[in-house]
Amino acid sequence: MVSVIGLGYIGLPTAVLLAQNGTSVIGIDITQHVVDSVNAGKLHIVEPGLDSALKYVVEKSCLRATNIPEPADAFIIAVPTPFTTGHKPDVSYIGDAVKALAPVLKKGNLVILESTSPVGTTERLSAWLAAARPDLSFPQQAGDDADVQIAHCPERVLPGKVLRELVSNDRVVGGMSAKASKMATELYRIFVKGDIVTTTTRTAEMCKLTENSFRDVNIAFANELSIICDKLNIDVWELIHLANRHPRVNVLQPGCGVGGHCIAVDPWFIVDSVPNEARLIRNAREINDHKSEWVLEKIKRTITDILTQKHGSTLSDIKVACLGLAFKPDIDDLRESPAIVIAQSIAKLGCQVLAVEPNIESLPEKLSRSNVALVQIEDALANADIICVLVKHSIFIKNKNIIGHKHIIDTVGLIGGFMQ
Ligand code: SAJ
Repeated sequence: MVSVIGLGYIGLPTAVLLAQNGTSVIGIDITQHVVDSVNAGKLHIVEPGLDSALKYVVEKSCLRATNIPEPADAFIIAVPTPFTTGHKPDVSYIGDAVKALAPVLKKGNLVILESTSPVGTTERLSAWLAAARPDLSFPQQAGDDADVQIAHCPERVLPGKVLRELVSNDRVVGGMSAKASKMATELYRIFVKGDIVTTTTRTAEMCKLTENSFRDVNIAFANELSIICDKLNIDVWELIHLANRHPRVNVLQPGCGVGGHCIAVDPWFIVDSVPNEARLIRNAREINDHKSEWVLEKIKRTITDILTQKHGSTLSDIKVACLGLAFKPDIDDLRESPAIVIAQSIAKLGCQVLAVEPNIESLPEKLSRSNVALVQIEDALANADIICVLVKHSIFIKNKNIIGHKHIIDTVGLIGGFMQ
């Protein structure tokens, strides 16, 4: 029996895959609505392919959910680790999970932390458990002979491809003892087809943070290039396309900022641990956050130009189309989306916002203002004074009507002087 604590974007598909592969799984979540929907075989998140898989394992009684942990052979903790003000990591959900599971721990158990965590968190988790259960021994006390083994195994799957990547990606397992690594490897072998490599808990924690910081730094390079090119009157998309013809160059794509709940968060965990040393990583974060402000300034300048030309017009007469609200192409996930922040700021200026997001059916609360409307792309193109392309959804790429509008601010290279 495996218990998965936290039935969100990572915990739920992990629970489903374990169940699909013959393991009896109990899912734990503090939110009643999550527990109820899982038990009803209904998905409370959006992830391709997961709905039918969930329905199947719940119907077969291989997976059930509850709010309170029960005894199991292994526990996988997959709870959020956001940051608080000042970009400080918030590991309180891990602390809560530890408190909840400590009473049901027994000799022979394995506890795996999957949540992206600052370096040293797995050791802290083990210390918390040891304090809560002095009757059991843990790896920091007894190594391979400990009653309860502890490991870190960070998730590294791409939203939208979670089910496929959970199976095919390699996994890094950091055990607090050799036995912990071995036990965790055996557990992931149940559904992982990629390699499973073992290391220390601290290296495994840093590995996850490194992966997302690597991407953030590389996106920051592309975003900085886009601002430089704008100043030098060079088409950044053509430039990147040409530079990438070099066999050892692979510049990523600029955008309207970096969103999502991982890349824009995890690098801060490194900066928080070693603020004096993590200079490039901090800089990259700041460059990517600044990109949205830069885009907004560009939009404001265009609005001012239009108002100067149209005598007697006011901000409320200007219609700004925002193409895309999601945090990246072809998903419906609006969490931590820079496009939402930009649309919100335009709305606050007093302009009319024509939001186009083909992947959602209603506007999020943040945008439910009288001057924001969710419209079809045709309406936006026909009525807007300014078109801002914020997300490169496939459906926009195919729309030839976008080209040729008088005022286009294309942050993602959808159109412009150079078409790839
Ligand atoms: N972005 C750009 N330019 C690019 C690529 C991405 O501006 O060339 C932007 C996207 O538009 C988005 C943000 O970056 O706003 C993040 O998107 P993403 O596709 O790079 O990453 P996520 O956040 O969906 O998932 C990442 C992945 N990490 C890496 O690729 C190293 C995923 O494998 C991790 O599991 C996930 O974070 C996580 O959970 O940590």
